[in-house]
Amino acid sequence: MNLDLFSTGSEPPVELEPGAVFLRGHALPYVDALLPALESVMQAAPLRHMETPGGFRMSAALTNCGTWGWTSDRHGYRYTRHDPQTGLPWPAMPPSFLRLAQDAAGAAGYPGFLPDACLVNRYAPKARMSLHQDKNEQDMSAPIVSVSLGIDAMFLWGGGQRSDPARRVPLQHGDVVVWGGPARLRYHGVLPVAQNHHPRLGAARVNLTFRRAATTT
Ligand SMILES: O=C(O)CCC(=O)C(=O)O
Repeated sequence: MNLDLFSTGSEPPVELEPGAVFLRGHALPYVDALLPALESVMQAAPLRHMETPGGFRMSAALTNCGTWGWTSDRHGYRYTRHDPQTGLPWPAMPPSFLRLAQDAAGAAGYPGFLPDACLVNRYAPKARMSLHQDKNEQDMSAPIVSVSLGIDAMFLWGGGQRSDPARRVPLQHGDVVVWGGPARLRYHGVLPVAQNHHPRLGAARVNLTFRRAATTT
């Protein structure tokens, strides 16, 4: 993997393992453009708590933008072109989102990333995400670009099996984690978010996860 040492982030990329890179603060130069765009996305497709196939309510509220949106209900996990709540197409991916995703992917050694889905997760304090793989995408050759905004969180970086030990990676506002290639199907998750306050986002953490869901447009 070629790491682009001329990335816009102020700190050099850190390899978590082959194929997986942590970019401290890489999203910071984008935040002023990201936040109003995020508001527009959330107005068009409001945040909601989805149900898992097992009947549990997800503690993080979510929405999507892009051609495809990730959804969950009693029938399973899948990507849809329309928001099941409004019946409308998911809002378009804002240009600032796309620029950041492509910039971060390039800095992590994945040039030419063209995401068609951005899952927005909003964590209030105590919300969490259990260890899982991102495996509903058709195109596993593209990386995942995961952007953290707002209050801090502890990211869990696991292995190829759910039972593998997970490394704890503290994430702050503006941090980006990118994984693909041999690390594409690694288990990952988020520990319950601690009560905290962020000057731009209040008592919330927002994660933007960029993916290539389909092999064609
Ligand atoms: O919130 C995060 O940092 C991770 C989100 C995630 O794992 C996912 O959406 O699949």
